[in-house]
Amino acid sequence: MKIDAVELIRVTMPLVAPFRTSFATETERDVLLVRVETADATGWAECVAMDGPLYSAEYLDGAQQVIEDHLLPRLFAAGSVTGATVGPLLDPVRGHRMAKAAVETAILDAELRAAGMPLSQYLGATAADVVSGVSVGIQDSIPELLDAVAGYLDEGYARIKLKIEPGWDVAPVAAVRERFGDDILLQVDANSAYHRADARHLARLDAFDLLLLEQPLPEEDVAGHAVLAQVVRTPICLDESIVSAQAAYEAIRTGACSIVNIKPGRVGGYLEARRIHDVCTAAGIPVWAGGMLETGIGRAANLALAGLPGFTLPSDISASSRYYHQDLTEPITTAAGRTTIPVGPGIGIDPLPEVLAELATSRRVIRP
Ligand code: OSB
Ligand code: MG
Repeated sequence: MKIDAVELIRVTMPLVAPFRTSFATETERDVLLVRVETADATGWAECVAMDGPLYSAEYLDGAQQVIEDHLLPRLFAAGSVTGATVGPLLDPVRGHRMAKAAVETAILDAELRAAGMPLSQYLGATAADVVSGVSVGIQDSIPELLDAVAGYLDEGYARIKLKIEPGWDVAPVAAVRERFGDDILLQVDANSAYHRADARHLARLDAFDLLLLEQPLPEEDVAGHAVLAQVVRTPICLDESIVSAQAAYEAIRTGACSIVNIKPGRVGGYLEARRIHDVCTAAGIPVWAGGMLETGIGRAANLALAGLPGFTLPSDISASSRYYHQDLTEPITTAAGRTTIPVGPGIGIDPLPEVLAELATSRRVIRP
């Protein structure tokens, strides 16, 4: 497949409410869309890098620069590409997985649209829909948290994930359990806000029958998670630390996690994400689909992956309305805690041209 042009489109999306984690408070999502034009089809993807390098080292302006200066020149030089050859062609560039994922996904989408094949089918998905949970940000007070959780449960979300940090952990978890009972599926995500010395404190969460404790320690401290797992009974799930299938293999082998959160953007794309799924499934490790506040473009592709058989825990793939009054696509909706996987070719969804025209802050076309 020959690429005729790549367009990089920046969009600013206001969030329905501020989203606070242990690393930042987001009030809007700055998005980079990649549009790949070929003779037979147009492909779309969304880069999950955030405004600042706070979740991980990548950030949006850096991702765009790497795409323009280092990734596209290599692909253009190759003359012809497919979704499967992008990874090997970009392998000499170290890191920058979020940037690589966006480029690979847009090319794969164009290829699959031309072939009339849904991404879910290409990846080997066996499900028609995905169980949807919701990620609940750190709130100013416990009553506000309980109101927020009550609202999401009323909307039918099948699982609640609470963002935690030192000073906002045991008390909010206890309050949610007390108010909503032992039957709701509940888990927590620290986004690496703790240290090994916090092990005894984190073990207090064991009293609340949580599905998992996500990424308590820094990205690089995989070994620390193995130490923590000896003290804390709640299953440890890794997010930030799992940057590749090799990292997943090592984390599992060394006892650092018993569950893995898979985000294609974090690991360099859907093909590496599928390899992580395969490594985990072979080792008996359950996986689930994470999220990065994606618009409908990123959400649709994540749904396709989450249909693979190893995704046995509820996802962070919520409805468009969880974050956006106006999504870039037709809204993705959730009913009774489930979200349907798109069935059209490729990612199965397109940006709405008038919404894109209104919200785009810059557009740049790059040709070979
Ligand atoms: O750690 O899972 C995370 C959002 C942005 C960056 C990191 C994370 C998150 C979420 C929300 O938890 C996931 C979503 O709803 O898209
Ligand atoms: Mg996380």
